[in-house]
Amino acid sequence: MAGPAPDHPLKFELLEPAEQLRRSRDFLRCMRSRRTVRDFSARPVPYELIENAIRVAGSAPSGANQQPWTFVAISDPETKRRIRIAAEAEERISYESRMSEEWLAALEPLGTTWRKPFLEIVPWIIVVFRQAYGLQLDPASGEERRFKHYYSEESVGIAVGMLLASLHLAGLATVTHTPSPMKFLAELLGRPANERAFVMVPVGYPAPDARVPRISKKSLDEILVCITAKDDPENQD
Ligand code: IYR
Repeated sequence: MAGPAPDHPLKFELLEPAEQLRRSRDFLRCMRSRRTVRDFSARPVPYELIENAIRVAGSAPSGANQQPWTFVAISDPETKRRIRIAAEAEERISYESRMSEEWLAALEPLGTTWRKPFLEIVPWIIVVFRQAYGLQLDPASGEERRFKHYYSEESVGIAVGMLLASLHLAGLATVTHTPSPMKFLAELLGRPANERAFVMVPVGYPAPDARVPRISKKSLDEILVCITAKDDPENQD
């Protein structure tokens, strides 16, 4: 059954090339200054910054536009404390017995441990849930029916990327945190059966003495394969 054809005029702002370059370079400079932060201060973050970042994430493309995500934003100290306790309990088991030597060695440059004090210090934690399937109330029977969600992992991954970019652009620091397993989050936050914790994003300002590992990003040569026609003017050196 074919759905309604695209019939809505596209709003598209055609930019001058110079303006395109300016925006592209500004965004590149901004995003390259992003670092994952694990030492936070308790300095408060206005709610609107959190809300706007979630609106940006919610504008992400998704499979069949199903928007298979829920963002839980937490500033309540008691809930943050419960999250820290539960996350540390899981992380402690992971670091002490679940993670392989190879994994622990890969994490060594980051200096992470099972202790997660930042979960209580940060003003906000955003927990992102992926809806593994949709739930719809059947008006006839009054029963909840499941329906398939397409590409939910990819969709939520894209939304989280946009969330992180938006928070960074607003001058906030984040850590992309995935205590494993994360099942405790759905229970603790009272989420419905179709929601799986995808990632936790503590948000705030870095502690004044925050330090980060000396790491680098791969060079463009290592990550980009560019295929152009031989006579493409972009190809002439
Ligand atoms: N989730 C653990 C371990 C961890 C795993 C990876 I892969 C990282 O890039 C960082 C940490 C933790 O948060 O400590």
